[in-house]
Amino acid sequence: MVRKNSSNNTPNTQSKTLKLPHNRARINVWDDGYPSGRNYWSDYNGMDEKSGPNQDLPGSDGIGDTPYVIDENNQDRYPLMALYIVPVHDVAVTNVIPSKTVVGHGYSLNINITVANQGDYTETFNVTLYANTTTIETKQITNALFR
Ligand SMILES: [Ca+2]
Repeated sequence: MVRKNSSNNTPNTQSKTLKLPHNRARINVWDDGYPSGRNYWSDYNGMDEKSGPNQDLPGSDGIGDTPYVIDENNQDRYPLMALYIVPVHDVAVTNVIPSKTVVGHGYSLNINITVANQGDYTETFNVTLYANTTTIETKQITNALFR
């Protein structure tokens, strides 16, 4: 899973809207519970000395101890203290181009396969080409640089 938080003062998670039938006020849910689904707010100035769902247990956890108040109806209960980027492994087959669309028995064709390392690590991996369940060829891609 790719998890990157916003670098400015907009939340990285999509808010969920709850409609209240009586006064039609809209309250957005800005977090997804403890300890996931939080956002980084560049103007949050709370402290981080506690932990836990109620932020009342000893020890810091990277989450502000007090909610980030957005407006009178909205708050992020678990604002992040810092901007985190979690590195990911992400290799992809980005293109497969056969030299022919029809090939007869005993004839050959070339297949050009493009792979890309779209993650954050240098990768070594195998690319295997199959015809149905029969392995045609495996190539090892060594030390593919990250994006
Ligand atoms: Ca905390």
